[in-house]
Amino acid sequence: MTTQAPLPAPDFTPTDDVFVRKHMGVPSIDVDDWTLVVEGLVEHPLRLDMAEVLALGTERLPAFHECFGSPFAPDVPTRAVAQVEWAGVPLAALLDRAAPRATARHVWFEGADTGSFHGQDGLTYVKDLPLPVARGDVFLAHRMNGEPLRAEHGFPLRAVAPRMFGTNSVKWLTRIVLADRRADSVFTTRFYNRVLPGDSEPSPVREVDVSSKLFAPGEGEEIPAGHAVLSGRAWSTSAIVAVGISVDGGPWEPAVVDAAGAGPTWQRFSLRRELAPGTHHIRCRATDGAGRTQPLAGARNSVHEVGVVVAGE
Ligand SMILES: Nc1nc2c(c(=O)[nH]1)N[C@H]1C(S)=C(S)[C@@H](COP(=O)(O)O)O[C@H]1N2
Ligand SMILES: [Mo]
Repeated sequence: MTTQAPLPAPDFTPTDDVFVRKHMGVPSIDVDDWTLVVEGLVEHPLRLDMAEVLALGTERLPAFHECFGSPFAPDVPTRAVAQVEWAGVPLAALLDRAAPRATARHVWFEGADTGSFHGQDGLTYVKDLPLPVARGDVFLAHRMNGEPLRAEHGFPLRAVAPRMFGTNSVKWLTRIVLADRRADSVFTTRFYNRVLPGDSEPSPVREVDVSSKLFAPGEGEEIPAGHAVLSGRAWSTSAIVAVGISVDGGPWEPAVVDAAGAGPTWQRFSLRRELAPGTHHIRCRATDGAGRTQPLAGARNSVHEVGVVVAGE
């Protein structure tokens, strides 16, 4: 049984601590020269400058943000996760203006970064999503944690695909294409595909796995003897319903888990527990409302373990 605490305000990762991932470098963009194009299978192709994007209105979206990790190592955990407050506009606002044709099935997102990746030259960063998914969920952000996007996080505008791995959230967004087929890019068809449990064919890396991470104490931390508070964050595509914490291979003890928010935010969990002096190995394991539980090993969402040293009395 998990005790549900009252709904807390979402906690955000300071921007300085948010991980940065890029495949081909950070393009330097002058916002006065920047435009966003919406084209392909639309009745009204658009070309918007930043003033026109801002004129669509600004909403906020608190959301966790997680990197899938190397497309060549789909079973290696990265633990690269953050939670930020995005500000921007839902993609639907642009699609309403552009009016996709009935034949449009997919939305392609292209960034301004170009270059080479794994021996292939002349690439641009392109991702795609089915139109109903993109229309329902994708957000176009121009601010992160109350300030304009920093260059490395996608200035001046990026896509945010909530509850999906970060690879889908295209930074330095310049072009959106409505199409009747998937985008034929190395980043859509060749890299970032994986075989999900129970499947025989690979599918695109999109929705996150159920996962959790211990935030405190941190790896290698020395803590005083007595009662320690073991805490972290858990997230999935649905609400986290339980987090177990195991000390030194012992039973999974139920942590107190914050109630799920309405949006794509992570949930805090904690367990107050006595730890004897010496070295301890602490693991956490989350279960979501769909009944998915983190595997113990061998997967990118395997349970997280930290080693801590409890000082003698
Ligand atoms: N244009 C572009 N967008 C991109 C990438 C990229 O290389 N180019 N990397 C993706 C990956 S793998 C991740 S995890 C997130 C990281 O976003 P962040 O650096 O703002 O944390 O951006 C995604 N969007
Ligand atoms: Mo990533």
